[in-house]
Amino acid sequence: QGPGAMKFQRQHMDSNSRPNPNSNYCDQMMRCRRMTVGACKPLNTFVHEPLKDVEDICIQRNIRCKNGQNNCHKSKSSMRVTDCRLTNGSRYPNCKYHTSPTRRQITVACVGNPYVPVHFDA
Ligand code: UM3
Repeated sequence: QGPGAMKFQRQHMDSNSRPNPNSNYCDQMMRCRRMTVGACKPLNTFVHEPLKDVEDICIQRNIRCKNGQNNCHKSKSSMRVTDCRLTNGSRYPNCKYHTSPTRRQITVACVGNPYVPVHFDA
């Protein structure tokens, strides 16, 4: 398993919890998944679905990513996710996040052989 795939799983996979109503979810998860090291990552989404289901998004047809490359793929079904968005007044190293559980179709970029998600596009 390559470094891109491992980084995707660290930053975006949380299969074993439901979209979390606890408002501390993002403060804790963004820290424990090491996205508050050196700077506060401004926006990050966690996916609450089995890894297999997220990897299977790579089988969907290619679409254009926000960076112009064509290796993005959109999930057929909507997925349970939690968006973590940095609050306005938050200042590093005290990274404070809004926790927003929702369901939507997600778009990931896939790379490699095996062809697996390495970036969360939307
Ligand atoms: N991002 C999310 N969720 C969104 C939109 C963007 O997590 O709904 C993240 C993913 C990207 C970063 O980081 O914003 C810049 O686009 P990544 O490449 O490490 O996945």
